[in-house]
Parts: sequence; C-alpha cells; structure tokens
Amino acid sequence: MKYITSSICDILGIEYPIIQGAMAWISDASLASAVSNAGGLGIIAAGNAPIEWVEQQIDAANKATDKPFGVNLMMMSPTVGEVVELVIQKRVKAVTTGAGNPSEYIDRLKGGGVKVFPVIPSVSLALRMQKCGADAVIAEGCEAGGHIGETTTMCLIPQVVDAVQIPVVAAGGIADGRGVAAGFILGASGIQAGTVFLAADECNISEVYKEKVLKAKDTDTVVTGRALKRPIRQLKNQLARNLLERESVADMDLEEYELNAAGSLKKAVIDGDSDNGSFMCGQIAGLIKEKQSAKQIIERMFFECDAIFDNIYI
Ligand code: TUI
Repeated sequence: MKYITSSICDILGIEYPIIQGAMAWISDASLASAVSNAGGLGIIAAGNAPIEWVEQQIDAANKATDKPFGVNLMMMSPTVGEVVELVIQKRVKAVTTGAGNPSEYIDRLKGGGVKVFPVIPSVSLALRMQKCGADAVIAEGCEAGGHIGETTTMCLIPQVVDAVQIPVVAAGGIADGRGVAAGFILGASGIQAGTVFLAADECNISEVYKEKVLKAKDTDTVVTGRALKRPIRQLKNQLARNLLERESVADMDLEEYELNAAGSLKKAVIDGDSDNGSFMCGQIAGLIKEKQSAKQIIERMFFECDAIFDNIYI
C-alpha cells in the first residue's frame, strides 16, 4: 500500500502529512515524540508554561526521537518572545502558532531556520500569513476543540486553498481516514489532528479526561466565551454551564475570564476535576472509541485514507 504523501512531508521531513494539534497543558515531550516516531510531526505546546518547562520538554523530545518535531506558540502568552528565541537556539524544526497573529515573529523564526505554520481561522488571516512569509497555513474549522474561529472546516478549507499559493493543512474534526481523505479532496496538502490524540497511550492526561473523551457523543461539546469574543469549545459540564450563564448576563471581566480558563484547563488535565475542569475537545470526540498508541492512530488514519483513494475514481 502506498501511503498518501505531499509537499508538507518534504517541507517538514516527515513520512505522513499529519501534524499533531497543540493542546496546552497536554502536548508534552511524551506525546510529541510518540507522534514524531510514528512518522508525523509531534508538537510540544508551550501554552502559558514557564520557559524552563518548554526547554525541558524540547530536551526530552530530542532524547526520545531523532525525527523532527515542533513547538506551538500560544500568542496570548506573555512569554512568546522568549519561546521564539528558545526554538531557534534549540534548532527546533517547525513552529505552529495559535490564538493570535504571529506576524511580528515570522522573519526572526525563518531567519533562524525554523519552518512556520500558523493556525488561522479565516481567509484574511491566511493571506496575511502568506504575505509575512509563512511556509504553510493550518486552516482550522470551528469543529476543533479549544480556542476557535467561526467557520466550519468544510467551508474554510476550499476558500483558503483558493486564496493562497502556499500549502494548506486542514484541521478541525479529523480523526479517521475519511477525515484525512476529505481534507485532501478539499484541496489541503496535509492534516492536523488534536482530539484523536487525547486517547493516545502516550498522552499524559487524567484518566477522567480520557474516559470523558472516549464516552463523548456528537453533541457533547459546547462553545463558551462567544459573548466575550474568546470562543472555546469544551465538553459540557458544570463549569461550561456556569460560564454560559455568566457570559449571558455580561458580568464577566475579560482578564478574569482568561485567568479562570487557564486554571480550569489545568483542573481537567492534571486533577481530573469533572465539575470544575475545562475539558477542551473537538466535536469529533464521538468517533473516538478506544485507546491506542500514537503509531496505531496514525497508521490507521492513513491506511483508511489510502483505501478510500484506491476505491474512488475522480
Ligand atoms: O489556538 C488554538 N486553540 C487553543 S489555544 C488554547 S490555550 C488557552 N488556554 C486557556 C484559555 C484560552 C486558551 C486552547 N485552544 N487554535 C488555533 C486557533 N487560532 N484557532 C483560532 C485561532 C486564531 C484566532 C485569532 C488565530 C489567529 C487569530 O488572530 C486574530 C488576530 O487577527 O489577531
């Protein structure tokens, strides 16, 4: 069987055109190195973490794999500038970025030999990233978990593909070979997946979090923070209900909201606090039924995708 390949594999030096979605507090060296060893691009999520933690994770990933991996810059973090210098110094292969506009850092990263793959939720931002010299864009639909935009993957990908000349990676709602094939059919050159790796053996989240993902149904996520222009998709629970109630009466301060959001994510990932944790997760969770290694997940997705392309005539 010939696995599908693309320009993304050449740019990143990887075997399968799959990038692991960055998940703050979750995507550490363990998950990133497992994905990279399986032939994808593993990603360490810098999130809001102290720079020392990011450095430790890069060093640990370098010990665990000789394959390329990347680091995600969360643009709302006050330490983004320091992480940029760190990835250059450590010769990290690539960065993905999220939750904001990375324009001011692209020249420096590219000059330092780092490939830049910004996550974007709209055509306008994709065009801005292309103009600033991004190597590719990751177009993420609002089916994704965590911080999201407004447009679905189905509508966003072809519009971004038509607007830019650089490669496009499809993200949001992809967890099996049908999703991978759909991304390619829509014109993407690769895919990013986050939620499916929550069920990976190498993903170090609380058992409560993992079980919630495995039990989730199609309608079990909700978007909080829309009224505050900070939309976050997470599993429905007491915290999500409280957030929705409070934002509807608009009595919430944005700074307080963001501090709470970060604290609540930690409660989900580390403590497994069912009521007060923020269990960020994409709508595709309903498709994820079993724990598997990152290698099994990736091989299954691309085996299924190849089988689809072998059986259709375009
Ligand atoms: O970044 C994500 N998803 C995330 S980041 C995150 S960390 C967090 N932790 C606690 C509270 C809040 C966040 C959790 N999930 N996805 C990529 C993504 N980026 N989706 C949408 C965007 C985006 C939005 C606006 C990218 C750029 C952008 O630019 C706006 C502008 O023009 O400045």
